[in-house]
Amino acid sequence: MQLRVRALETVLTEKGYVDPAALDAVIEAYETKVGPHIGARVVAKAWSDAAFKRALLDDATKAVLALGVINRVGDHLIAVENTPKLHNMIVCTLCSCYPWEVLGLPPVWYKSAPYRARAVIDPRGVLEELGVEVAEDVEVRVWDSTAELRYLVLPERAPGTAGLSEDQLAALVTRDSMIGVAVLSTPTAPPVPTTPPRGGTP
Ligand SMILES: [Co+2]
Repeated sequence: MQLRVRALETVLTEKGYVDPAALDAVIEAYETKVGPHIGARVVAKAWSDAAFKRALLDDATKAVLALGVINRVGDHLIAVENTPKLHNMIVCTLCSCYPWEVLGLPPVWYKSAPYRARAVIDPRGVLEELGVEVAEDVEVRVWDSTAELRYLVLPERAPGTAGLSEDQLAALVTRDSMIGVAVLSTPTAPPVPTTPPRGGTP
């Protein structure tokens, strides 16, 4: 695969279709700048800002772009919200389509044949193996990504996180929760709220 990629890159460069410096810039961006911390920022903002959340669920591409996130040409991002009655989960049954601009590079298991096949055949079973118990009265919806359509799960905010700042909330959001294969639990050692509690000192 590496040889094929290198051969392709050489041909495209020799024919003048791609600029090697542009390729380097793209690779560097995905290695160092783009990652799940961007998605986590988006999720934390949606939890903290009702207008942003509406905009995100309405048109995630536009909402995320407004935050200054690097966008890839042709990507169309859709945010799906987890609720007490609905659990969303993301897969690409065909290959490995993934919302790179908000989650960075896809994990190896996401690209594996068993996950791609079983996520649609037995999503509850897969979730259970990953430690996510979805109650029977909660609907599970599996979204199949394509080259044009990418999905981001807006996970449920963990209980016990009231009063946390956007930055503190973002630190609690995991990559897997944004793929829909993990749920967020109350942090064991909750970070100290930025605003000190009111009241005088003793
Ligand atoms: Co794909």
